[in-house]
Amino acid sequence: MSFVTPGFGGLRRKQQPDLPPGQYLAHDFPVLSAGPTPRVRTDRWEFVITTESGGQHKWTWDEFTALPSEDVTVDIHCVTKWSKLQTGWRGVPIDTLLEDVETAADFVMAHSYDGYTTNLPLEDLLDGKAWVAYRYDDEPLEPEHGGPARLLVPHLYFWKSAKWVHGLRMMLEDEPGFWEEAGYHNYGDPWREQRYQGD
Ligand SMILES: Nc1nc2c(c(=O)[nH]1)N[C@H]1C(S)=C(S)[C@@H](COP(=O)(O)O)O[C@H]1N2
Ligand SMILES: [Mo]
Repeated sequence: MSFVTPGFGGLRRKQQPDLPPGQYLAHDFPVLSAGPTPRVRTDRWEFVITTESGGQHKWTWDEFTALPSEDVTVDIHCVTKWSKLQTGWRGVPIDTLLEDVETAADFVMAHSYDGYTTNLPLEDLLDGKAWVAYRYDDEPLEPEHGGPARLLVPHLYFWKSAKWVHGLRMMLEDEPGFWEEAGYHNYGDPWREQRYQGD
């Protein structure tokens, strides 16, 4: 004897979301900051790319938001084990910001208005893999989550996505940022569970 429960589309299977190892699904959006939230006014905001020879490329808020932007839907993974699937952002691709920047650097240090830093290989910011994001969920990005603008590098643990980002510094040699200095993994691939040094 078999029982069939009719429902929407028949049998409901419990869908296991596609999460990296050790992660759980968060339904809220946790706020994780090492210090207090800086309030950065957009009329004083600027974004600065500094090359290894000291050359600078700068954008005011109006110049930055006039650049072509993309709407992206991505999964994000925090080293403290929460993940959020299908988050919606608008941002300027790093490719666009680097268009006129001449550099031989292989590494980048992201610098934030709160003094936070995080290091990344330059290639992890290229080819549509990273953005400076300024809208979340169809709203201006809230200060708690890094507004006016934050780095968004969803394929790495979320500590690499510097909130209140102020600029990028091109580096010929790799250097550790804030959490990397404190023992977090230098690269931080959630699919290889690279949480801490030695992972
Ligand atoms: N400037 C700055 N960026 C930061 C941080 C920070 O303390 N300062 N925390 C990082 C960490 S550890 C995580 S997990 C994410 C958290 O982003 P959220 O608060 O929007 O969830 O921001 C990252 N970017
Ligand atoms: Mo984090």
